[in-house]
Amino acid sequence: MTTLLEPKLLSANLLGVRQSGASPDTSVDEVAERQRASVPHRIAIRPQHSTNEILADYRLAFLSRQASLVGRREVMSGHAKFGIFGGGKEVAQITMAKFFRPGDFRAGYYRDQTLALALGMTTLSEFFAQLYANPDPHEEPASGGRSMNAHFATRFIDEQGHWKSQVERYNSSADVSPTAGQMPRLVGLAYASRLYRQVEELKQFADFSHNGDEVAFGTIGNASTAEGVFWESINAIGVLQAPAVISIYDDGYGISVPNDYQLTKGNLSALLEGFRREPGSDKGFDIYTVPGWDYARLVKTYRRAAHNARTRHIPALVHVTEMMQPQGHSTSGSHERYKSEDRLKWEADHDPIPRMRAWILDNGIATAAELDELEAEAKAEVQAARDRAWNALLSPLHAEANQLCDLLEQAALYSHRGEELNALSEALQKAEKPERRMMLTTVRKALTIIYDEENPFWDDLVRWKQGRIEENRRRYGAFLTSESERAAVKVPRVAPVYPERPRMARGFEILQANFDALLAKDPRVIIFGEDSGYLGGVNQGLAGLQAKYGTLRVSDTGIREATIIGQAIGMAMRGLRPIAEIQYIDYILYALATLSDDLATVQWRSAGGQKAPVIVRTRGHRLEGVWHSGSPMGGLLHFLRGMHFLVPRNMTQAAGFYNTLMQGDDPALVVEVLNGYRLKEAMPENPGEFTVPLGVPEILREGEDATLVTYGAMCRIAMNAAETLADLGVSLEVIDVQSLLPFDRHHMIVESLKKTGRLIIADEDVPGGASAYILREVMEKQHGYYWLDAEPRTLTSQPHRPAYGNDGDYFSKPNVEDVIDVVLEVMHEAEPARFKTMR
Ligand SMILES: Cc1ncc(C[n+]2csc(CCOP(=O)(O)OP(=O)(O)O)c2C)c(N)n1
Repeated sequence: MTTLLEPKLLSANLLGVRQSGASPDTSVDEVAERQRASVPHRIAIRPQHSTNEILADYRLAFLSRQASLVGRREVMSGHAKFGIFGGGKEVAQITMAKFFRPGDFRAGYYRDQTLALALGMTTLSEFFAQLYANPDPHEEPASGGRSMNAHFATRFIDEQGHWKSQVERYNSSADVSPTAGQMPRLVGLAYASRLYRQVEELKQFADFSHNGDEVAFGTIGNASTAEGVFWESINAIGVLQAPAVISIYDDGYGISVPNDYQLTKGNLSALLEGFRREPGSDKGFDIYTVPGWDYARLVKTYRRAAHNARTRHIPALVHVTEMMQPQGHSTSGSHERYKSEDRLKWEADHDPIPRMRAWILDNGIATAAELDELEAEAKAEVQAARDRAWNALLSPLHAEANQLCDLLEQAALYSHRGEELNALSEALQKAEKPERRMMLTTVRKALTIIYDEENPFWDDLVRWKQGRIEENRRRYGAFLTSESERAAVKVPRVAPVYPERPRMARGFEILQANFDALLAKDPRVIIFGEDSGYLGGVNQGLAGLQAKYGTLRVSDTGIREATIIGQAIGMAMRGLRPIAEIQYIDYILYALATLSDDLATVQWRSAGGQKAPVIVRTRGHRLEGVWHSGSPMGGLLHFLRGMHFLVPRNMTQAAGFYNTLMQGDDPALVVEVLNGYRLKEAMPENPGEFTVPLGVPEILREGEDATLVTYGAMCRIAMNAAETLADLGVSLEVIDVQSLLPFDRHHMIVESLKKTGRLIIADEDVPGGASAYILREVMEKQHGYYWLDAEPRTLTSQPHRPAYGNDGDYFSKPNVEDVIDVVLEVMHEAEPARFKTMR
């Protein structure tokens, strides 16, 4: 019989599970630093792994289960709103954690609490802080209270927005809730290792990689593998030979729906067979099937999977079968409603915790009494962490509530409705958890009570209310875009430089020269997309660049928009500067979920702890045909808050935007003008250097009578119309917005309205699309309403998609004559005697 572990070997520190011990004034960095220091480098377990390590693993699995049970109780008692836990998946995760090395990455989902606890990606206190939605990032560093529980994330950047070293940490990219949404990102997290290993110039970035030895661990539930992006991601990882180890936790269900409804033949292992690597080949995946309760086999499996991924960049799929859910799916319902008695009995028999306990006893690794003691200690630790997290949540709330109560009681002394104010104060004082929402409804109620009085505390109450609203807007809204000194909005303008007689070049040549300069300047710039490599892009903006910089820096991808974006996200999180190309904007919809759920929210959902400065390059507006003339700007504008969204009118402006973005650390989408590649522009002498500032429109033509606001391909049309209108006696001011997000940061458009008093907004989107957004910006945010003396107008495409051919285009999209019509109507309204309409 082996002896029980030394108590110190069982300490939480050994397991990487500790209290953060953060005081309110501890910086997030310090917490992260301590976390890193206290997380031991795990040693690969050998077949004869030590009893100490086995018991430490069992303790952790048990502790994690305990956290699930206590967490569920916290929801049931009303301390938290919702809980989803990792019960039933513990043993697979402690074994996976053994082979997770500093520098490795995780892209997983809400079942990963044991993995996260094992690696110190979360502490127990932080786990409970997230359950309680504590918005203090010192207490809840994964998302600052923004994400539901079990959405894990480590902090990649410090409070100044600078990258921390990644090779010394266990890194977790920030989780999202859409099932399989983590998979596209996994492609890039894994592929970055390949680039760091194979691109010589990247070897210098030692804070991000050690020879590309890092493995990206992905996790996903069985039912989520029915999602399209799962298969797209697996295929992309296989094609790219990216070192990902993907675990599929198979508990037979997706909430209530069994595998037979999720997968052909109901059998994932069978479906995955085609991805299997042939013996002797490096192409394809190593595929393992292993029961989720079998500690010894899991250890063996993950050791091999991680080894092959790390050393040979062979990806692995680990289908972890025979899993169960001791608590059902989440706190939203009980699984007894949809699982048969037989199934429930089967689940109880396959619970990995009792099974591991039995295995330990059978193998004489510890006695029952020793395990009991260990379990009791783990329970106490969970309880202590819960208490600490709960108190940490409450103390600032009570302090804030006390402030308000003082104010209410003082106001009560001067009010003839003092009793009502005192009652509000008492209710606040009695609340176990005086939420900020309650405080705000209380103070607003108090203001209505004393509304008709001359109360000397009126101003104090109003100030308190406004102060808290601003504080809370920031508490929940900060980091939508970068707040670092490298924020793209802070990049100043650098004008293009031209010789006295510049060479006139076609638009694509300007872009090509600019991308050439960017690639030459910074080895972290990696460009990829469909036809981007060998062909140099369907519009030749990358012509010759693959030959010059190699197939890894300028590469072709499969037709897989979602994972092109995911590839870029993962690479950007690992310090690279990807430029991901979506061939036409019409096809960006396939990537929209990844763009919107993942890329656009990275900084915000991690409360400023992560960034992914991806540049997405695409092209749109009018060309030919239903799916090559799209301009779905309104949709994108609304889905992509958190990214910059730029619509340059020509390729010089586009190049300037790329140069700006490259100096910044925000993600962005740039839409080039599809029919502008062959138009001639002057070739600047400083490619890669000149910049176009974000959120600054340009006046293309000055005028006195009306202001036409537009962007992209409509700029040329507006300028042509302005020529004719000038002949008809209308002086039209044409403004190119060029940056939809951010929009006219210095309110230049309203200055034009002060002069003209008339506004027309024109674009190629559907009615009520981006034009409505612009209208709101100008009317509401810039107070343009006050300067108008005619009805503001929008001129847009028709509500249907643009039909094919010249006539289809003419009657689908706004054209020069339409602009003239609308401007004349606006002028007619103002001066009917002088201007006729043509309608
Ligand atoms: C795209 C999307 N559709 C639906 C949901 C709602 N939902 C959350 S979890 C879940 C089931 C997932 O089952 P599985 O992948 O097997 O993982 P498990 O929860 O069983 O570990 C569903 C349908 C979601 N989060 N995202």
